[in-house]
Amino acid sequence: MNKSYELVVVANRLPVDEVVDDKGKRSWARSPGGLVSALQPIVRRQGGAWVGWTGQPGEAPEPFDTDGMHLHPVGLSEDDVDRYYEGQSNATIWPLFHDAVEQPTHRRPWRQAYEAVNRRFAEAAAALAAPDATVWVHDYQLMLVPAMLRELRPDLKIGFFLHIPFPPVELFMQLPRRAELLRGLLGADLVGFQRPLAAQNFLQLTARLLALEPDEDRVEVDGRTVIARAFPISIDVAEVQDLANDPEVQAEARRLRTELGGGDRRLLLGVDRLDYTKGIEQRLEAYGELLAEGVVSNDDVVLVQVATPSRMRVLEYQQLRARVEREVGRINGEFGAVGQVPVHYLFQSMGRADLVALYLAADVMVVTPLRDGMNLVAKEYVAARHDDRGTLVLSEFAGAAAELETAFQVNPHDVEDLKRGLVDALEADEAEQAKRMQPMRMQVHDNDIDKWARDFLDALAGDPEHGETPGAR
Ligand code: ADQ
Repeated sequence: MNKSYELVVVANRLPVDEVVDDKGKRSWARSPGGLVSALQPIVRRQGGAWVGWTGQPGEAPEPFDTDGMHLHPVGLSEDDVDRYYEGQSNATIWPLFHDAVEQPTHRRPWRQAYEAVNRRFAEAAAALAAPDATVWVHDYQLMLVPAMLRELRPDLKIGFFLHIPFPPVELFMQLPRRAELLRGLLGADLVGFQRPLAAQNFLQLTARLLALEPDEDRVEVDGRTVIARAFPISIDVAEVQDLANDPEVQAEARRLRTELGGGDRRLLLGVDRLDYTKGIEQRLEAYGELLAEGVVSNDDVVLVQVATPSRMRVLEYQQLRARVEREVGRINGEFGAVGQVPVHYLFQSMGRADLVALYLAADVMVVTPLRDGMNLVAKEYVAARHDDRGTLVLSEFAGAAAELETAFQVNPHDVEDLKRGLVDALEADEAEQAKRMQPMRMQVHDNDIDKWARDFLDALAGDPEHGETPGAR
């Protein structure tokens, strides 16, 4: 008989990527990204199973064990990748759930593929879960899975966590087959969100769309109770702190500062997936205007923008890349000098140690998404700054803004406000930097990724103390 598991995580991606070395030897390495950084330690500790896609189209490899976890790959064909992943997930749901900052595209074959792939994930999880086991389903690619799983396995405890914002009722109503998607989520016992406002949007939607009667943080459906609450996600604080305390990482941070301007130029830093929700263009626009107006100059500031390649087969992402690279070229062309430019742009993924060295080197961390579920980069930066130095410019529209209240908060849709935030952050003296940094460090320290996962899993197990009820923020 096949082995079964008490905890099964279901997410679009497995927590590993296949890597091929010079000799053609294949192996698995931990993959980058918010969700993976968040969950891998928990599953490893509980010896659980993880159902997900490898990231490569084609037949699924055999299930395997690694790092104390059982990994169960789900296969996606080229067509599935086009329709379920790049289409319905990333060109319909992603933009719509981020305030439609890009126009969502609606296509019938994408919806059909989304349903078929969700069923495959649900079936895989149903086959792996022990009797009465806990299944934790993640994110917008798999919103139909909870109801499908409940139908197959009514004995399971099913949790769902949405990593991205949940839109206001009016926006959600634009989705074709919207009721089906909502019923998919209502298959869970606990639906978790990043912020109380998202849980509120979800509960209001059950009233509007299905004529249910939500009460506080719950709603009755088919004789069951579904709870909806906020569980703001966090980071592995210890991992970031260990790196920040590593003498080699600190030496690299000093080297970066010398290299980028002899220690005299102040360093602004952006680290994002290259995504239109992250506000990279708005950031460049504000920085370009400050240079043009002479408020800052190429001699006293430098911006390092790291942009991880992401979803490069989706048209909107190719267009965004072209626009960002054109703007970087324009700024460097207009304001740069031979051997010294105002923007260093890296279109690449980076190792954790190099990332933390950049956090330590930065004077101003610039996190300006137009809309973001949480934003882990902001929390990583704060966790790295054991020297209490450096400032954070943070968008009000990132989930993290609710917790990192002493950041220089800005409205990234308003370029003047963004410029004001950048200037204030550059001008803050050491005392003000520390005054703002310390409460943020305490907040992140007391609420790390472990606490997030424990809170969610305890609430799912029926302990009512956990999570924030809607209406709180
Ligand atoms: P993302 O949109 O991917 O996550 P974010 O929360 O910032 O955004 O997480 C990105 C992660 O990738 C961070 O851990 C960061 O260090 C890492 N990273 C970024 N650029 C990198 C680079 N060039 N090289 C290596 N690593 C890099 C989604 C939601 C967020 C939510 C998370 C978790 O959109 O709002 O916070 O899930 O729930």
